Amino acid sequence: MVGVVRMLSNLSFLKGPTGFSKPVYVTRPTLPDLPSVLSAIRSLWQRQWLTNNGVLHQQLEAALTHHLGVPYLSLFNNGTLALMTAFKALNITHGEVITTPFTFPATVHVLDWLQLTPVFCDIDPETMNLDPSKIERLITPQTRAILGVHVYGTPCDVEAIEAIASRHGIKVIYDAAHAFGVSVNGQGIGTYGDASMMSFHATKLYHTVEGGALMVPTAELKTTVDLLKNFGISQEDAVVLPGINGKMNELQAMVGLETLKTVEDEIARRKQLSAVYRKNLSGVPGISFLPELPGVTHNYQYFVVKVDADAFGMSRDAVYEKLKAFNVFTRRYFYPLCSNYPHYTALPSAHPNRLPVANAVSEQVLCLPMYGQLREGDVEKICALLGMLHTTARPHAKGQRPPVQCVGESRRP
Ligand code: T4K
Repeated sequence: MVGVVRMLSNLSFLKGPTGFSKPVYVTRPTLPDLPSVLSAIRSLWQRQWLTNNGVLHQQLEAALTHHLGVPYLSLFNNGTLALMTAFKALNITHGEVITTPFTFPATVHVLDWLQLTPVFCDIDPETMNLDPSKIERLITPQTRAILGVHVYGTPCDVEAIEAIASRHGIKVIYDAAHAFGVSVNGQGIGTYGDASMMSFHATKLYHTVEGGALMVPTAELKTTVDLLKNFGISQEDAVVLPGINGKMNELQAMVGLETLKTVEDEIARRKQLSAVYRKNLSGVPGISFLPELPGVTHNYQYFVVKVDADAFGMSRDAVYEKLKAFNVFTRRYFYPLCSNYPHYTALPSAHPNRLPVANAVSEQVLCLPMYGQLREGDVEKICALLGMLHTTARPHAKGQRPPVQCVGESRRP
């Protein structure tokens, strides 16, 4: 703590106006080299083949299959449709699916759109992923699958989940929207489960503007997925499955090929920024970080802190609001919990008493700005602002009285 106070007093920018002159968002898209993009667009215009399994689509599918170290991969126009297609391809058409409430709405809404019943399982307080020790008690004769989410790119306990699934003869599908480039013991994260989805949305460290992929273990399943994402059309005069339009177009694929050239630099840059955050925030009471797990190659998609209101002296929501005044726009991913959306509260598994960890964690998490274009000085400044919020809030922390009276306050008995 002494270090934090010294750091604050050394930072001249805190003596004047302390905010950023321009908004600092939770993320900014990685932008590929503009001249390369313009030249690729020129070629695309000459070819006049804009979508429907174009040449760039084919190139990107091959490149990502290799890059992510997965057996088979199909590109999609977004991650949500890819996830929906996973259930269709695995013929999961009715029943219950055990999943986490601590995720983006897409994960759970996909189940609802498919008329599958979400069964919410509580999460692990450290990884914030499905707690495997709580899954088995939720399995009923109606359970068809477990839908895990590698939240913030931290892998689920894949071995424990797969052991449970094989004991009960149910499928495992992963929402790996955040997990581009993550591996467990050298094995690409997309190789786990019966299918895995990734999102290539603009807010992800690797993106195709909008986009996504489904990774599957067999050629047969890929064929089914490819049919399903193209209306089930197998040839001009044959429609063999009730498919949908999930196709990625050539402009998206072009951006994906360009962004792939720099994705490793982006991850390395985020790793550096993550280290700066950890170094500067490690002494601040009430701020804790996600674990870096042994055997895991992390991707630093998000930089997440947990704010313990008592120790920090201020709630997570107060920090979130106060940072806005300094032009820092953090996000409370994932608050509110999916189980607390009005559409799901009637589900027995959604009751907050059954999800104590998830409810507590969703009140504490804060995603701080994280993207390659961010400067180390910006990260230091955000840390200093957090340190300052703590020092100014500290007198109001639980069990403490303000030691110093503020100017203008009257001392009352
Ligand atoms: N599963 C999980 C676990 C997910 O997190 C997601 C998506 C999905 C499934 C579904 O995948 P997709 O179908 O989307 O492929 C954003 C993204 O839109 C969403 O893709 C992502 N998760 C989620 C975590 O974040 P919002 O509503 O928070 O986005 P928005 O528009 O508020 O953007 C956040 C910040 O990013 C902005 O404050 C500024 C910056 N930004 C955003 C955009 C779109 C830019 O600087 N430029 C941009 O173009 O959902």
